[in-house]
Amino acid sequence: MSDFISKFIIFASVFLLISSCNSDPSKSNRLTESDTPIINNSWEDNKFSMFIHWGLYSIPAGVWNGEQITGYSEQIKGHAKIPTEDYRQLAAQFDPINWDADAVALLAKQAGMKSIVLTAKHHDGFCLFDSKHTTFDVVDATPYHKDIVKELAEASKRHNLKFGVYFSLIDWDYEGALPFESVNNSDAIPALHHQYNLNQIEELLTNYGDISEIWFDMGSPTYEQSKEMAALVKKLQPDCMISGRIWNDQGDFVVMGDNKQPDFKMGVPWQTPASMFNETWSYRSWQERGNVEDKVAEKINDLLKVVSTGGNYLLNIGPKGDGTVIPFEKQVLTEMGEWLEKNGESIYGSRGTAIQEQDWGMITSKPGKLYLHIIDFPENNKLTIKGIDIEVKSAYPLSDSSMFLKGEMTDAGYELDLTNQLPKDKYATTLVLEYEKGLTIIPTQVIVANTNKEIRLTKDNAEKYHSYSGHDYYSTKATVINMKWYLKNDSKEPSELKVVFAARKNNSYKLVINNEEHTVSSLNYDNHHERNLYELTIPAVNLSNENLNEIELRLLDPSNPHQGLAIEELEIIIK
Ligand code: H79
Repeated sequence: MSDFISKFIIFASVFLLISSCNSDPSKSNRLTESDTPIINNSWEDNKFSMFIHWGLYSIPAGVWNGEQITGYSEQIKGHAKIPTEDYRQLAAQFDPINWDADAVALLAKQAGMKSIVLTAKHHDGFCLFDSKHTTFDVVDATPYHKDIVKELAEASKRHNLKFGVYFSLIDWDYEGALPFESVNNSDAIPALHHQYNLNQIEELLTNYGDISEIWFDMGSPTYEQSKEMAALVKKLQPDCMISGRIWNDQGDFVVMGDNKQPDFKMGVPWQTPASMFNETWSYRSWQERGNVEDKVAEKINDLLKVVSTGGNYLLNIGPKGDGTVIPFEKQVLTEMGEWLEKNGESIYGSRGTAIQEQDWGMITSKPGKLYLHIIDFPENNKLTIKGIDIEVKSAYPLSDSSMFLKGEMTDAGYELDLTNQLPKDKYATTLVLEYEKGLTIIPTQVIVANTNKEIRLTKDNAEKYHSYSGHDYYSTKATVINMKWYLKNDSKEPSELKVVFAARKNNSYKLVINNEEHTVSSLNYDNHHERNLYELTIPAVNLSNENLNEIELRLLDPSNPHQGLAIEELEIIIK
């Protein structure tokens, strides 16, 4: 540990989400018990859940008129341009003799998953639930005649799993929707179609018990339509989490692109939806699957990447039209479940950390504990955790708490001695570092005064936290919702802080300087600069000489957690 860094204790708490909304002036600089996350069985604690893509499209399974159809197989109606009358005929063949809702719920349990999200209605418009508002549903149109959503909702409840529904905002069957033209899937939603969606959302949130999340997808609703859908969901089930693909910033959690993880820090709850194969979500008869072990390694790796950066992982299966779960997929889930059976303590209810990336694997955290997931073992048996200063109480493999690992702080970080007796896991080996109060996370950038004795904070040297915002799949972009700077201050005198920025006329920001709040607004100040720059001076701010100082900028109005700061130019000059 360098001398310079060790003198400074950092304000940041370990947990991203807590630290990003923590501006209580009573908080001390160190990680304290009150900074620890509340493990309360919330949506964010689930970490690992099952997605199911299943419907009429599972019958042709990626083949139409003897031809292999590329593009996601659940969208075969669009990709193969199947006329509605022909596609509707598939309903007569939907009699899933191998469907067993309890077996699917038990598989999710065995996989270590905490909830199930089922495609209640995909883009093809076919409903796996009994809807009063259409006859194109499993009860009215198929020989099966039973409500699949009901069966799986009840089975999930029996097996102590949460249950959620996927609901497509576009509909290639409904006559009130815009006529199908392309599979870009982001059509507007005419008033009649919107009302139809509202009616079905109401059915789904009324007839099937607690719905843990509603996974809206695609379409291009207006702001008013998104707001109306969100209000209806919250009226019927206040605890139901809404996916960001309701658009227009009305979601509770952000959905990453399919199989994508963010390559930056997130400041709101988020989820990665993952398919078994990149090519399709629903069953495709001609899918090349590769071998199980490689797939398990890939998916455990992805799970760890997601969880260690604070997200939830929703992994999909695509059963056959007759309800059979593909043996390959079952095996992958079963092996993941075996790993989670041994390592689940480090996953469920854990949080990501602000600790920098490590070249050997990923880190998750709980109060007083860091979990190190080793993917690539260091050849010299010495594992260095970069970017922390820690007083370790004990270090041991999660699989054997009677084994003690030795370690020490070095200039490079905390160095753990991995003895040759360490039990190694085929996929990821988990070690536990227990500490009491002594964890300091060293920011990747500490800003110091320049030769003019000025500290200059800019967008470039900020640590940025993100959400996503937009009105459909194609317009939605990552937004910067807050910025933080860590700075070292040598001056013994109070400093002058000047903010120079360009923003829209009515934007107001909260500038938090070591827990002390100031308002920065383009409303209150005259625009007397070129290039629409606003300027504000705080004549005397007290910065610490001993501790690292933390400065944070966010929007003053917290009502839309996804909205970007929209600051075009920014410089904070401290002297
Ligand atoms: O249900 C699954 C998909 O059918 C549905 N969302 C997931 C969960 C979906 N509908 N439309 N889209 C996703 C957007 C599709 C974007 C695509 Fe592509 C553009 C698919 C092919 C081109 C993204 C970009 C995937 C490959 C390139």
